[in-house]
Amino acid sequence: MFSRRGFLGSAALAGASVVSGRAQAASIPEAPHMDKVVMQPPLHPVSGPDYRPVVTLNGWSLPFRMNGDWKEFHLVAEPVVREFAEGMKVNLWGYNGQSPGPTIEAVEGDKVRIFVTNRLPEYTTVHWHGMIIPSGMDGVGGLTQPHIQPGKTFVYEFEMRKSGTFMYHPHSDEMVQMAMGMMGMVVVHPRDPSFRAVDRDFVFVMSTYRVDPGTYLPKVNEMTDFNMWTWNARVFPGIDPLPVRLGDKVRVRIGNLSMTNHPIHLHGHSFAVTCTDGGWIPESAQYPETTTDVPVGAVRVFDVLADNPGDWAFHCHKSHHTMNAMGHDMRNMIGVSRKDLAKAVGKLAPDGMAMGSTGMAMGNMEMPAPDNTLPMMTGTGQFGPIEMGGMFTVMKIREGLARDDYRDPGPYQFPQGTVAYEVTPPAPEPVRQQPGGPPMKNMKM
Ligand SMILES: [Cu+2]
Repeated sequence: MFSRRGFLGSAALAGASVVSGRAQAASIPEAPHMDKVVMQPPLHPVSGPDYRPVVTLNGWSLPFRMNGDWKEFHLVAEPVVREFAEGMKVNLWGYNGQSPGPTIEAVEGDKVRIFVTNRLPEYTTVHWHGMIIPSGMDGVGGLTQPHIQPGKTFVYEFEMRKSGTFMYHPHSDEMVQMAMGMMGMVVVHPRDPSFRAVDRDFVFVMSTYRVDPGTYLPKVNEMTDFNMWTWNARVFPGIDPLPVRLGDKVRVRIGNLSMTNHPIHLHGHSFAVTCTDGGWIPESAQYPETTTDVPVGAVRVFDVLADNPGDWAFHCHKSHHTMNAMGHDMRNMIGVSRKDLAKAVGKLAPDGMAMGSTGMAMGNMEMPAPDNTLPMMTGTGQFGPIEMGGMFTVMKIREGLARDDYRDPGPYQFPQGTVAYEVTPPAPEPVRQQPGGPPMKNMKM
């Protein structure tokens, strides 16, 4: 857990007189640190304008301190160990103990001062993606500022001119640093708390990695062939569920700092995209969807009324993005006789294994895997194997959750008679045409 000492409501600092920037920047605030990989409770503001805080999947919001009328944050860029799911830890670079870094929350009109300390072995910067700020605060190494050398601290100062959802990441050896997990989200709340208010507000950023089975470090030169598809550097079954009270208005803010697009799909509801990293979409321009594509380098925010109780899958719709690392250089054997194949393969490779002639469902079959490697398809629900990985989790909509209760409510108790069921006796065999046979009777050709 982070230390709150010196943050949020510190009387000495909150009462300090107005400061004029550079002079006060010499007093660097403490840098909170996170050692947990599960969603931390929302960080309610104790000073300044009120807002309904977000929760970050498998993450947290960065505490701040008030210094006069400046809101001060401290990011520390550093090597971290991130658990993708139980059984797999990866050496990444991140901020304040985790990758991605903490979510930065502020309010429209806030003056923020963000200290960035570099504890990486190479230089870095922080770019504030989507935010309307002075050019010299934009964080593009070489273009708008000198790079932040190892051991040095820089300060970014700007006003949060508009509300919305934004991202931060380095603009300095960018390919390596983003492939190593350096990124985070920024949420700027509207000054008027009633503007498009919701009851629950989730945020996460999507990133992808190439971590070969049995290894602990992403390949930073990979450009297309990634094998770990993550939400906040977690994969199913390690991604937090989204617990929601029946009837809540829910907002989900999704950033994409991976190298490909992700069509994000929610079951059981329709939603509308209400905001991008460019700003709020007018109501007259919104339309209903169940899947929305989140392009590379963009944010999509959707609002949904959670009026349908249950356990609702929430995932990327590219099926290879809901899997963990695999050797995917294999042929499609569906329809091939396993017996004949086994005989043929056995002659060539006595230890070979012919599999998958009826599909790839694995049930409870355990394949041997190297250390630090997750099963390709995994997870168990109340009815059996779920066989997913990667970008998959569950929105759990329940009656009667308390307002700020984000604990996992467990599996849904389906009302009697509402679950798909097997029939006995079996339905009669459908009439089928034999391949190459004569047309069936009564069939117009
Ligand atoms: Cu995807």
